[in-house]
Amino acid sequence: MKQTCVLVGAPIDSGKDRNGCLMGPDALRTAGLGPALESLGFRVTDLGNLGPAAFAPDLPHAHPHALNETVAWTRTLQDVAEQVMSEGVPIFLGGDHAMAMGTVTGVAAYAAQIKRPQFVLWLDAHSDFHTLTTTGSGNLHGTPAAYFTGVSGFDPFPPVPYPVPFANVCMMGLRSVDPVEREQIHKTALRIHDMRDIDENGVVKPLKAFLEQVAAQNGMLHVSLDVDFLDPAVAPAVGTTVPGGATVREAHLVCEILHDSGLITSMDLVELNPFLDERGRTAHLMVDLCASAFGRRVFDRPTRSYL
Ligand code: HAR
Ligand code: MN
Ligand code: MN
Ligand code: MN
Repeated sequence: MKQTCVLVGAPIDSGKDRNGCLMGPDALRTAGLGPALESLGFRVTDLGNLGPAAFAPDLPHAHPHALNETVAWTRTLQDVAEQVMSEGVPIFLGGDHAMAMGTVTGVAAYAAQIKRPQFVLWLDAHSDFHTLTTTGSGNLHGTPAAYFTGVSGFDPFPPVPYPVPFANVCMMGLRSVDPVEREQIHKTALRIHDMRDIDENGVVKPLKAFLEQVAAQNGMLHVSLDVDFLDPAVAPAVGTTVPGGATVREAHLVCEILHDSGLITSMDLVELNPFLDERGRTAHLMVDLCASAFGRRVFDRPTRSYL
């Protein structure tokens, strides 16, 4: 039977002040995500674009920014993510990275039901490890990793009954981490591979070591791909560009190895702001990377055994 990919549009734009990520899901569709996955042999269903649960209006200059709206989105996404896991491999189309507050906690709740551990591969320039009290910018797209690992300080948000253990989270591509985040991360067992580490060791060694850990524990693997993991020279359509990011080939190699592992159970494509794109190039690159993660390749290679 064909495997199913379920596209879930999440035009959440409340995670920061600058608007545009709400157009992300439609840009990813326009760049051909559905047909790309179909050409790889998947059955593709598309749930269309979701909206937030009802919420009280936020004040324009509140700190944090758009808290009620982001809480509402988190509720919707948690429910949908948990439900959709039994229908195939969901690909959540953002939207900004506040989306991951809902998607990761939702898939982790499903993993808990079927008694498998949840793992997260976080591909990002940023660690997104602030809490509501440590965030200086008030931008909630800078907080999801702390929320889904069960850090306290997220009071108006739904409680997190199944936090992802720190040791099950691997972050690659980091090059913009605030001092408070660094201090907090030092106290955890998060697996961190910043750009310095990638420059020295490449993406292959750290990624394979992580995937071996996922496989050895029969884990579920959520991949959260932020556009700014990539260098802004090749992926300009993001509000928070940070120079010195992953190259096109580094990113493809990560995705190709992920596919070979056979371990991906869910994925986020986030932070695409089509308003900032150049003739759709960033949207197309995100679609191509997703296609690599789901099996596009130049020539066949033996599937790796991670056990
Ligand atoms: N750390 C900074 C802040 O909290 C920047 C966060 C930016 N986050 C994203 N997602 N763009 O990774 O404001
Ligand atoms: Mn906004
Ligand atoms: Mn991010
Ligand atoms: Mn980022």
